[in-house]
Amino acid sequence: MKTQVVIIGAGPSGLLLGQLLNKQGIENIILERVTPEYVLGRIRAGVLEQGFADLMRKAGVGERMDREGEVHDGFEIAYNGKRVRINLNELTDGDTVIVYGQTEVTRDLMDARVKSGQYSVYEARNVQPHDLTEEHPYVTYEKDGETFRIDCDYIAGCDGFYGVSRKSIPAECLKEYERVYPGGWLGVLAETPPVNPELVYVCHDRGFALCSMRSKTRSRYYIQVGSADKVEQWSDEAFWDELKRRLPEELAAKLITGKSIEKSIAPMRSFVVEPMQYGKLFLLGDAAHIVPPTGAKGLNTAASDVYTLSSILEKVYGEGRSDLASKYSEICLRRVWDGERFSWWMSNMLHKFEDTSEFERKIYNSELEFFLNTESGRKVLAQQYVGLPYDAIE
Ligand code: RFL
Ligand code: PHB
Repeated sequence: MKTQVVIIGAGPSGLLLGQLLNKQGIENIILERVTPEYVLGRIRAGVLEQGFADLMRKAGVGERMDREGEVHDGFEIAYNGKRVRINLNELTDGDTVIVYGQTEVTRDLMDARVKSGQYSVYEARNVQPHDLTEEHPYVTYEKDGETFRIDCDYIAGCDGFYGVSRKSIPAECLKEYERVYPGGWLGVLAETPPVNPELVYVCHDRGFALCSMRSKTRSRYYIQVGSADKVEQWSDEAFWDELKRRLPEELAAKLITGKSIEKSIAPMRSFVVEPMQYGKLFLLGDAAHIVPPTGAKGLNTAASDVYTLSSILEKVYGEGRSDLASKYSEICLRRVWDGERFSWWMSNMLHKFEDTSEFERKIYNSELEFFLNTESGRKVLAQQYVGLPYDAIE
């Protein structure tokens, strides 16, 4: 087989890239290790920046998001018995975010892929990129006991943190930057009305909590748990009790609990690999960087990588600008580090980590007071939360 771009991974990065390349007339094949149902079963992100939403529209898949997603022009932070609202709309140039789950984004992209007729292979085993520094690299994979080979011009590694793409680059050509936090987020999805119409991030002595949602009838809640905690240890009842202890009184009193539809623990990690490319292989999304979920930046930063690579490839194929390909990593990393800094900072301010000294805790509290109680502080928070604009590719 032969194509222009092989995309490894059918998560949101791979599917959105495939869809944008289709729009630009660039042929591509997607190889995914698991089934579509398995991909859709992962409950992850919920908050989309405006840049992400615009990219979905550009890809021709924004219709259901615009109909069913909820535009939020603010969110709250609760701490020391107070609740402070960050008015995103007023504190920025009218920017907002959209609450629309990653599962729905992925479903819309999968449906569009089927309609486009472009080739995708699910349950592709042993995917392996080859000849990355040659003019024409290729990718091999196994399916139903047979081995296949796809020759191509470029390979897009969209296969998440544990994928094969980053691992196929010689270790001496990469530098990794990492912080693993002592703890994770225990998340529960429930068919109950959200406790508050907007997201509430809670900083509490017992640990962080977050009230989020997927719709008017479906809630998503998280509590910070220790690194040794296992999901089986947490009954629904224990989860709701602990959440109530951390919420401001009036919210705890209003909280409607119910049976969990999904319950999982997400680890907290900050990670960046530099550079985000090697020869003809580009790394996108979680394959190149991870953030703790506190700033809602993971999927959004993945989308800005997709914007950058699709814009570069449009000019490479449309205008013969092959020089642009070497700039991919440098362009992405500016925005990647911005998301890393914001997520790290929000995480430190709002969580109780066992490796934080009492002195640092005091500093983070003082920072929280400053950023929530001054107009300039709230502006910085709002600006970061809605996300930086994408860089023009010239
Ligand atoms: P994904 O979603 O991990 O998809 C990678 C795909 O590659 C496949 N794969 C392979 N395929 C072929 N061969 C191989 N060898 C392969 N190895 C892996 C996998 O099966 C998978 O289908 O990466 P992608 O596309 O880069 O997307 C990244 C996002 O999923 C991630 O950044 C976000 O979910 C992070 N995140 C959030 N981001 C936000 O912007 N806003 C949020 O509100 C937000 N909330 C969250 C989050 C992540 C969370 N968890 C569970 C880590 C909340 C949580 C709880
Ligand atoms: C979610 O709804 O899953 C969510 C929302 C905001 C975050 C992280 C996760 O910061």
